[in-house]
Amino acid sequence: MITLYAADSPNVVKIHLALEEMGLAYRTVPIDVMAGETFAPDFLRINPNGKVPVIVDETGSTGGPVTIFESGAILIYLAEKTGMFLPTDAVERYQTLQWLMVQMSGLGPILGQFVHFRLFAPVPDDYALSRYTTLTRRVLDALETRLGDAPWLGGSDYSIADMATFPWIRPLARLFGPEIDDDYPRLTQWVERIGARPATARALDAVEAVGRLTTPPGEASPENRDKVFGRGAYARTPA
Ligand SMILES: N[C@@H](CCC(=O)N[C@@H](CS)C(=O)NCC(=O)O)C(=O)O
Repeated sequence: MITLYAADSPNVVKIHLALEEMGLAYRTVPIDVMAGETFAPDFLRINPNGKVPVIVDETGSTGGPVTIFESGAILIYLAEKTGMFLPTDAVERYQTLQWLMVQMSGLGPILGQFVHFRLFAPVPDDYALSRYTTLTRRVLDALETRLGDAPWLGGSDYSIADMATFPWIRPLARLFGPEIDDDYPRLTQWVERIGARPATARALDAVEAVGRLTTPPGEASPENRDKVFGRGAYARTPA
């Protein structure tokens, strides 16, 4: 049995997608990020970096329980455990891993900053919004180009690279306006294909259930918001 420490957030959606596609038995433990639970000592013991997702696999590949954090590492672990969604052919394997890394190092952190400055900055910051819009679009351009060469990010088959990227592309129209779909027709069609998979529907239902048990950012206390966003009394200033 796998335990998934979860919140209603894109990096966790990836893991629900993988667990559902792979047919692995799992239970979900909601972590209330906006109530400050990622700072709790018990949680920091399983991820010193204080972020979800984390999994604990009772029957890990070493025989005993295995704890893994960082969504990219979790996806690779689950793919290797099941032999699914990460090709064995060397070329497609590294293509899959390289697009997974683009999501982990580029799309996720950059779009995350865009969302922060668009929705949560205490004062509008045009420089930050422009910078993160430009950098986001640069990655989107690369993804659109890739989907002109292959049906899926890793190549011929749906893989953990697609699972990692889908939760970040799905909300684009809500963030940038519906016209963004016209700029990225292949990505838009790719989102529809993933959205039509039965495992995706099950994964999104599971994420929604977690969302019902955790605090939406708009309802968090000002203290916890400052703590999670690293500002106010929690801001650290350069030396
Ligand atoms: N690179 C990490 C990022 C994880 C991450 O940023 N998780 C957010 C939710 S999407 C979180 O736990 N934030 C709580 C915090 O920073 O205290 C991954 O992909 O797992």
